[in-house]
Amino acid sequence: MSAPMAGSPGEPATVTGHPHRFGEPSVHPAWLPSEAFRALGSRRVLVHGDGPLVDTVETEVTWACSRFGGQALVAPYRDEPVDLVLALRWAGPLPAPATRALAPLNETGGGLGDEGFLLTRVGDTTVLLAGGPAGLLYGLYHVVRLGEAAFDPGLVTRRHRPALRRRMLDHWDNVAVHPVMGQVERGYAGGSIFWRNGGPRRDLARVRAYGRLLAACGINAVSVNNVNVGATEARLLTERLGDVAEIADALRPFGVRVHLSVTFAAPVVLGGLPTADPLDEKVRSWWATTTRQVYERIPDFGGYVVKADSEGQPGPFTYGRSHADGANLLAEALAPLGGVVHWRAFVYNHRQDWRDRRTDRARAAYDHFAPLDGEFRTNVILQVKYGPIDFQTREPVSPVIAAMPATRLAVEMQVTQEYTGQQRHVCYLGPLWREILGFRPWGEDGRTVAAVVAGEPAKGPTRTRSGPGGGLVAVANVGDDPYWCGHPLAQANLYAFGRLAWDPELDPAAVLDEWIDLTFPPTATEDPALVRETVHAIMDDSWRTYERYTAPLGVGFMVNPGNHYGPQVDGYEYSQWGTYHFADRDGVGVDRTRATGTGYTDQYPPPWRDVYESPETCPDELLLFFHHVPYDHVLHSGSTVIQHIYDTHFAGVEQVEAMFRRWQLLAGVIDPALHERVTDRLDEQVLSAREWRDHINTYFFRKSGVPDAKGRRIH
Ligand code: GCV
Repeated sequence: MSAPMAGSPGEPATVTGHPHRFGEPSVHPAWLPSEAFRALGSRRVLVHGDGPLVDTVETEVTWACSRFGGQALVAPYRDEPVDLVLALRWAGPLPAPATRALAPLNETGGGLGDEGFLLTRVGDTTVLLAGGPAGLLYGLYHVVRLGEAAFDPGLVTRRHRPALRRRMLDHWDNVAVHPVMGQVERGYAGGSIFWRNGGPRRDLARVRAYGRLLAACGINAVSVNNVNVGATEARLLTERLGDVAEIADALRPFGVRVHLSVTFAAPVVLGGLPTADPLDEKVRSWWATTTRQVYERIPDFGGYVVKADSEGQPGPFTYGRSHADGANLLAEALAPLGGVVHWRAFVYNHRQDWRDRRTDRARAAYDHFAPLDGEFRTNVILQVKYGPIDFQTREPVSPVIAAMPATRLAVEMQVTQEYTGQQRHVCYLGPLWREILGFRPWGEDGRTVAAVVAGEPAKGPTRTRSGPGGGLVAVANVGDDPYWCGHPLAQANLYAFGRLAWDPELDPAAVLDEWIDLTFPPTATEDPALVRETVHAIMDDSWRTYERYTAPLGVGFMVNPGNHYGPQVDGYEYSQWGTYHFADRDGVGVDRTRATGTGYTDQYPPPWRDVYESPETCPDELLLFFHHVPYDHVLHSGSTVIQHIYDTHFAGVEQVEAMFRRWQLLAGVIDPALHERVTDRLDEQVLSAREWRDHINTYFFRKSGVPDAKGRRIH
């Protein structure tokens, strides 16, 4: 295969002469191809301000202007006419056009915060006024995103501020290759960009290029190692800290702070103490000293990520202590240094007896954590997976989100497509995340999930904590693959996550539009309208298409155990993992009602506790998550459960086949190497979707004996 190129045929992927030049000449530029800088780079641009992030802005502008014939002007400003001013609000006397932007700023409410910016027109000049250096950087990439529209005389004045302060990616990257999980746990894009074979990669150009992409979609924090912390990875906290510091240095110019996953047993395995008991004085002092040393080396270190008492990771239970005791121990060490601890709520019994139908994994996070509400220090962020099980294609929103008003909560998404096609299938997750973020756990009049993680207090007298929320976190999906994510179209998921974390109200289709225009810049694409239309047709509904040909009606987990790819309906049915569907000859699904089932519905506030309790009101797409129903149960759609299974599986495959045909329309229109990579993946997707269809339909036909009403072939 030839080397991947930028969005347009003929444009080399490397940014020649660019100081953040990619380390590997064949790496794809994702949403920052040079062409995306044409509008800005062909103008006279003044940058006003100073500081490290402003240097990054200057570097970008200088490079873009030299590439596209514009002119980069930096202070001192000589009152020449310019097309664009990028100015830091508080950096000395503002250049004249920026001063004139102060009035519109006040009209829009004034506050910018340190990450926000105002974009407006003053005469013939576009002015971007930023509240802080990070705001200037985000503003710059916003101007890039707008392209020519940023210079439109009719540009509407707008103040931009991130809805969420914390917008983070968690890498499940291992330093030492794990015998089962490899270099990256659940990584589908090659090796790690940070680590290789037990040590750091040191090719930091790639890490810088990554930081630049992250800044351009709004992400401001990254944790650099797996939450399952092995012996080698544990040492990143101490003797291998220098490796982390190097990554931090590479990401700092892009406003990305580094976090570290640590093992709760660190005082024992690293400190030689006999215990890691959170209430032990020596343990507390070990964490305090160790954490101080981390900050001496990395002054802007973000904090720790901890998976404790989960899937074999050590935790406070060993010492008879609670998760609050455990989290507060680390929080205490981090607090004086400005750090936070992301404590994961993904805690359940992974050694369940499948015969025991009373234990319900979906209940576990709430049962463990809800009683601890109010006991966590203010620099503890409880990181909750969006659903109660594990990143399934469809799950209800986790009840923990509504249950802990006095705790700082973050919601965890999964950009890496562990259960959604593993970056071999097109599955645009923007619509799923948008749905979760817009969900209102307390019903129509209550806050959304986005508001909870933003830290917005509830209306009325409650004991809601005030202060910053925990934000959004996602498991990262990049690796050292030349296309970053293996599947070139999976880059859209990473981009969309960043954009939705910045503004959870964005329309995922509009985000996709941005991504398409950046990745395949219209100014360098033969038929931009065709590209846009085709990519939308393939991606807009791809999550629902994926849902159609995989596990039905929210039941989840019908995947191959271990690798979690491809169908195996009973793969987890008689296992210890707590993920069952209970299909028999009469029906399928898990009874999670309080009337007759596991009582899980009880964990929701009204109205959802009642909506989910009854099959009459439960949304179709979650029916089998909450109820065990007969195959002839009639859905709201009018179809029976069994007919729905057949219909969606046939339809899903047809839709994937249509995706494949559609993509062929772009042959010769976009970069041939990228086109070929996607074609290969779509080929695999078609085969896999057919496999899913035939497994699922055959399984349910054999169980139920009910034929397909439309007489299609079932094996
Ligand atoms: C990092 C799932 C995944 C594991 C992952 C775990 C987690 O169980 O399959 O690979 O471990 O989630 O989120 O901690």
